[in-house]
Amino acid sequence: MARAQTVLAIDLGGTKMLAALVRGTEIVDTRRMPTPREGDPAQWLTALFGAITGWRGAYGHVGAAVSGIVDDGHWSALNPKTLDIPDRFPLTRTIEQLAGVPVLAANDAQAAAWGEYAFGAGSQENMVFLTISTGIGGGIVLNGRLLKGLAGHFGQSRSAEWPDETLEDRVSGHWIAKEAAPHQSGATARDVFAAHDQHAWARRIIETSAERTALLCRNIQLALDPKRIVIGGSIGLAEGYLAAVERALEPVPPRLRPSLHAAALGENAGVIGIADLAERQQNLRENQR
Ligand code: BMX
Repeated sequence: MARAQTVLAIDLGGTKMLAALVRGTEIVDTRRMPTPREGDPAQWLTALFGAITGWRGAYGHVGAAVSGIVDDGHWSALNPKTLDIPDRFPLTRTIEQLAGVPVLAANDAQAAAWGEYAFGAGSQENMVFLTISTGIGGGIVLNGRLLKGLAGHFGQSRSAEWPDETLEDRVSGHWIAKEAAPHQSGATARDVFAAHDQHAWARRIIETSAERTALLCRNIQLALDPKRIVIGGSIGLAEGYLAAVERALEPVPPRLRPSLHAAALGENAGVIGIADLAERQQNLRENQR
């Protein structure tokens, strides 16, 4: 078996950018910064690489997990409210210029799904991963294969009830903060969780989000019958959220009820997953030589 190499793993989401030096499943070092709300992805990436110049030479390739869809190394937003990316931004080329080594790029939630499948709560069984965060992302691993492209983008699903909005517009961290505004001006999703014990309005918002997530999990179970649904993301892992989803699933008959698990790798699922995917791709390249 090939020895684990050090990979520079990047997780670029709607709220934060995380860079990590990863060896196997070990996180050797990390840097994080908020995702800028201005400028373009080339500027964001330049800022991130500016913070890790000292890591140059420590890694031989890069894995980049990003919010949005990546096709042939080009990055686009599905929901610009989650992260506004110009259509078909040349992601791998831009990072290759900054890093000077080969790059593999993928969707953030698909990368995290792979991380949880291979090393975390997925236990290498057929599984679906859901990240409930700024948006709602997801990834599907069936028979040991991570499905690519649009597969797992459950946050983009629509219903007749809100035809002009996506599911994530009604569930995610953005929605939670928006619903809280009339009760507490400027509240973030994190503030709503902090207010949960004292305020009925905060409990109601979190429960409504959790009930919608529970409904999504029921539908996923019927579509794919995964052994596990693993829940991650800053909202998904916030105290009390998963328990609220489980409560909403109690009336579901046992055969139809999904088996939910908290993401075991926490916020590192994306960097660990993309590091492993990048390393596998690198090993493939080397074996073909
Ligand atoms: C959105 C979509 C997904 C992403 C998910 C979670 C964009 C920019 N992103 O559904 O690709 O996986 O959000 O993203 O269209 P996060 O930024 O909340 O981690």
